[in-house]
Amino acid sequence: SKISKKLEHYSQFQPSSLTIQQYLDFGRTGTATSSYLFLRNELLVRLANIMQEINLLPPKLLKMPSAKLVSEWYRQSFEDLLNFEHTEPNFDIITQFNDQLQVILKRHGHVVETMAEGLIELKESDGVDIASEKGIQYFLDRFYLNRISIRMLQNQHLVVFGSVLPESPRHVGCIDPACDVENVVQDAFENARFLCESYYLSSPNVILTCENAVDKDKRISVVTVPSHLYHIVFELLKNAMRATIEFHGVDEDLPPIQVSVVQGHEDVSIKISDRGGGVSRTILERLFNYMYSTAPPPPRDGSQAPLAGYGYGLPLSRLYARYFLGDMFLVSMEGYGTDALVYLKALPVEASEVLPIYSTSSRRYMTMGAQAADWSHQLPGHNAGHRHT
Ligand code: W6P
Repeated sequence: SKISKKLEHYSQFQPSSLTIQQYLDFGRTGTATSSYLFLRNELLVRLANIMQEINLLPPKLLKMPSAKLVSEWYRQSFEDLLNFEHTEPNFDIITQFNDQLQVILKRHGHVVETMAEGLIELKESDGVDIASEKGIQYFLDRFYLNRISIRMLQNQHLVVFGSVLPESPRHVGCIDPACDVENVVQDAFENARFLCESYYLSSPNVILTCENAVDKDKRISVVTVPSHLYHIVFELLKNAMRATIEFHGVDEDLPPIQVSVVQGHEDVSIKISDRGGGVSRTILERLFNYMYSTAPPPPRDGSQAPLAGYGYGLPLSRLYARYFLGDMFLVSMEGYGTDALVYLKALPVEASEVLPIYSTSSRRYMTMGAQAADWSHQLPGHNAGHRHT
């Protein structure tokens, strides 16, 4: 069909990775027409690249109704954008294109929840072997990173050249060229504390220390997407608060969560340290595993949502950190506490998008069956091929 020919065509191109600096420059000096021309092609390329990988998912998973639904959303959006392929840009076309982008953003609004349902359906239908689980982990990291990047392109275009309002006059699209990291941490803390208080009627304090190692009298600021940074820090603080309270008890004195923010020449680093009893390395690994983290949602009986559910919060936060070449690590001492480390690129010219590319090696990884062990020890977290849930 026409769509599969186009899919094959556009998936042969590598996505163009942009730096935060390029997003800024384009937001300041670009035109609606050039943005339209770039997005029309780039969105098709990024969609086609990930759609080829969707097709490599285990057939068992692709047959699940929710996975079919997600796959259909991608096919529909690809088709919608193809309608603009040979149009001459003018005011009318660009307005139609912007309206189309809003429709696409809305269509894909619940992709994460819907894919998670697909995994639940898969787990319930039969066990998932280790090879499929690894393939699914590999795929979902790439799939969600691709999704973050596509939404970034669309949002940026709609704020700068469309009718979506910026968060402040300083913002260039969804980028804050002078994002005050301390303010974002403070904001995330206040909201995490509110949730913690409403669930446990208690919350640990946070001690925030900032050190600017580049310019010691200046506040720490970074060119970034504040909503991404907020998402990451909020998630980590919720987990740190929950661990602290569950380990020490609501009625005891709670050790504060220590947050330090340091501006260096290359990195801005954020460390969130709790004394919430820590987790073993086995458990730590599972915190980033989509399969393990896919539990049927708690019954919606009007009772309060738990503070931190170990849903997809942590793996998605790590993707937000990695998206512009930052990273996130958890380091834990079982019996004591956990450090969460977040790194951001300090320089906008170095912060470039990390994008999955459909290639022979991604194809190989996704379609590879179980490999014979090449180390003598038992596989961690796997008991004789059975897994607890
Ligand atoms: C814990 C487990 C965890 C996950 C993420 C952040 C902090 C913490 N603390 O015990």
